[in-house]
Amino acid sequence: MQCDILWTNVHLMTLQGEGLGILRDAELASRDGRIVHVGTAGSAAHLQPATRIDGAGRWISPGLVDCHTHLVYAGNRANEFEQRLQGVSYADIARAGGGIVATVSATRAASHERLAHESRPRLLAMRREGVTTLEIKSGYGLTLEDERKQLQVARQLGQECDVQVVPTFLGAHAVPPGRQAQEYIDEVCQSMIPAIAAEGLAEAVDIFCENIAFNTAQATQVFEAARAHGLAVKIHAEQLSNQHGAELAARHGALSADHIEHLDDAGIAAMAAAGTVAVLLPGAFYFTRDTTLPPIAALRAAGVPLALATDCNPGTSPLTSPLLAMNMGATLFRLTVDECIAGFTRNAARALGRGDRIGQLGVGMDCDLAIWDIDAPADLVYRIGFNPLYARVVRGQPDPI
Ligand code: DI6
Ligand code: FE
Repeated sequence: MQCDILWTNVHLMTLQGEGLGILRDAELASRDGRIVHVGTAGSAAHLQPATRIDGAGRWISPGLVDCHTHLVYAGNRANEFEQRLQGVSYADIARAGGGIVATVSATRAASHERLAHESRPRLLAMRREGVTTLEIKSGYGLTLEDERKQLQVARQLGQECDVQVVPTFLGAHAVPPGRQAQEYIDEVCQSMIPAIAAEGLAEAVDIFCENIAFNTAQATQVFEAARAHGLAVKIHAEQLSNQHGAELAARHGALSADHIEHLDDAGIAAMAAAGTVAVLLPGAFYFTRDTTLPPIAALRAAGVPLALATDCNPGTSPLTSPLLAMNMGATLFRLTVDECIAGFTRNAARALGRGDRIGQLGVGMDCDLAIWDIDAPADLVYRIGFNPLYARVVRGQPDPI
């Protein structure tokens, strides 16, 4: 059989089955952007590759998948960071016009080009660490026009930078200044979701369900509107308090419930029953100096898939390093090395509804790879501030760093 590229002399983290699915001294082949062969040394003798690449003993994992980011925004909140270091609280900053609303003002004021210019370096930083698929949420526009601008920039950056961008509509991120929560949610459901869906600008709808944001009745309304327009649902839940949002989202078949520091047993059971992925965000936990750990042991025991993501945003997680997020997942949340790597591959893919196409190295999957100069998988999680990426491969196309 003809194929495009055959990589030989590599070690693979296939992420097939449980754990990392390690295959040492292996070979992998691609054709037309898909993986057509995975096996041990010599197993590809029947293939006729157009190109043969000696991997020199490097490790290959699936391309990394960051399943929760707010990467497209304008401005930054370094000033608030400094204020918080002086002891000013997040709530006081918000009352003084800071917080999410400050980023909304900057994002609304930015042209399409300006927004792309400011966001591009963040996407490139992710790419340099082997990211091949990345979710980007809107939520700093809070008008149809400005949310649309964010989602269009997200799509454009993905095309420019050769990263698969999965767009999510997070119109229900905050109450826009001067509006009432309920009438704004009515607008989100009655006009924004239908327009975003009709224009194909998002695959899923998210909501910040929290005592400082939207309640579960409003989340129900948003989920019903999303479903009616053929969009998947996900939720920011139980970050600061237990609103039972994850349980509600699971009952609506949510792809994921994210943050979930304050999740209770009923929420865990609902997520397990629905197959909803738990997306853990150690960057936000670290940056806000949170002390309530997500219920990792109970999630694990219930068999809820665990994903990890950067939550890249200007307020609570100005993080563009999946590798650092893995290290934080291990040190702060006590995840195992296997869980950290699965959290940025197999389970992250599942949190995006793409578990059948990406996040594993298996025949028929997209040939999205990260090739690493490491001695063992643990090196990805163990080292801090070191990037051992050798190359990325997107849809079978090698992209040297
Ligand atoms: N949860 C968060 O931690 C961020 N958004 C959200 O829904 C905060 C975003 C910000 O402060 O800009
Ligand atoms: Fe978030």
